[in-house]
Amino acid sequence: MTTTDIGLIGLAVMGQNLVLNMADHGYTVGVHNRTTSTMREFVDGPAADASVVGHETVEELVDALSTPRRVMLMVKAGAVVDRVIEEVAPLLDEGDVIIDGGNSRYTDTIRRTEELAEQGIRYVGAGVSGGEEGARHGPSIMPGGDPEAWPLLADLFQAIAADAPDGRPCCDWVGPDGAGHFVKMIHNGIEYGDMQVIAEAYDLMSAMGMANAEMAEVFRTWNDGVLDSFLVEITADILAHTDPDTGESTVDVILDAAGQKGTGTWTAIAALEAGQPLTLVAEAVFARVVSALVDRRRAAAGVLAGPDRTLEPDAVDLDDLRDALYASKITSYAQGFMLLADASAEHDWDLDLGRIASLWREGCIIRAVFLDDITAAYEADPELDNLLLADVFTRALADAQPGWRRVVRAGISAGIPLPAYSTALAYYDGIRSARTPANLVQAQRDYFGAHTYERVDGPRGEHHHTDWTGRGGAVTSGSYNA
Ligand code: NBP
Repeated sequence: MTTTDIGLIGLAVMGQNLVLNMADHGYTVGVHNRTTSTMREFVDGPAADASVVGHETVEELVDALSTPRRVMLMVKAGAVVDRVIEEVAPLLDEGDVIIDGGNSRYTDTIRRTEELAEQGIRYVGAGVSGGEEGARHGPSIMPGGDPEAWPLLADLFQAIAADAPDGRPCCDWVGPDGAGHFVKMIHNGIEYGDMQVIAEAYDLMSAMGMANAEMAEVFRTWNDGVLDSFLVEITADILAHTDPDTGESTVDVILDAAGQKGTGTWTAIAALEAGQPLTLVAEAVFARVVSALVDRRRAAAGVLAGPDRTLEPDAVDLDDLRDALYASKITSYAQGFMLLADASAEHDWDLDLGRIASLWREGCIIRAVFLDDITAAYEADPELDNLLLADVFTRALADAQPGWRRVVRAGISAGIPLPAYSTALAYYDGIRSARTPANLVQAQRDYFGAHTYERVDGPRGEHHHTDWTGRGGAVTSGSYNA
């Protein structure tokens, strides 16, 4: 029997490509899939010339492994992961490792790490990004969980991961329990935001009557500057693509209803639970939700009054549009890193934010040149509290903000919703406001619920209550936390 270096269960698109990638790097991989015909077709087909061993059962896969055993799961996220763990764990010995490479919710990973630790099994939740192409030729991998597992995985994972331009692998230990999957979740949330800021530029250019081929050229030009990124690059390709069936531009025959698998929603929920303002990602999720309400939108389109979503050609300066996109993107990342910093403190994960930005530099969907600036900002000041206050971004936003405001104004005047650009601008103006109207909100809370307030002329933490009507008592609510 051939001894294998690692076993992988789940041979859909991600699993198959990761296996071939591992084999390319000299590892012998045992594979299993619930539907065994898929396993046989893979072993006899794409993996025929690779050091890949097919196993009909999980028992066979585990028996063939060198020790300490390493079993990676690439199955559908959710209850399936628990089911497969229940099958695998009893076959393992103390010190063996299970890695979940799927998009699991980080809270599940925290639970599974704890449960398996009780059985002496080292559990790792590793976010893998980059889709099919990344899995095959070098993804970004974000492993977290039982730290004792990392020395048993580092060589393999760093070998198969993408390399950043500076030569460092886009894979490193992120932190304990759910840290890896939390970071992957934020990656996906930011991905939602990045796609939305690009879509809003496309919407405005369409409203000015630009042809798709012209827009493709604009995105191509932008891809040479600060916006250089995978998503801008593929947007140019998409806009230049022709549908073979109709001869139309392919993007024009695609229904405007965006799908989602849930990681953006999880990110927004995590932000709300943590009390962190991840406004752009949340708006990006809601924009997909609104897009999916096709029938409701069509029913309302002819009824609700407003401008007709058209703009004069050149109504929006393309440099302004680039600035709006870039400024919104910077804001979105600043919000995302704030949530990462908060989770790091909350869970005691000790996340290295600069290194996390560099893990996303290649291999993953949000790969972009500007991530280098984020890494540099955290290297210069590891305690940096707000990315917007890093010199490079403060200056970029100062330059971009006049154009950003003109773009949002143009969208509002023409009836074109720009939820990402608008919310990012509102956040930018909010976070630079030394005073907000929340004094009135707090007065209202005290009026109807005796929630108390702090005074501008008193120390923080000292709470006051006013009997606004003369009919209230002196009893206050104890629930005031600012
Ligand atoms: P899917 O998410 O579509 O999962 C399919 C795999 O899960 C198949 O191997 C299937 O076996 C297996 N499976 C199912 Br479904 N139910 C099972 C069960 N009860 N017991 C055992 N196996 C079961 O595959 P994927 O798109 O390759 O993604 C794998 C993971 O990676 C997911 O968590 C996904 O979210 C994540 N991810 C995907 C991408 C991407 O671009 N697709 C990118 C990054 C991360 P079967 O063949 O017998 O049905």
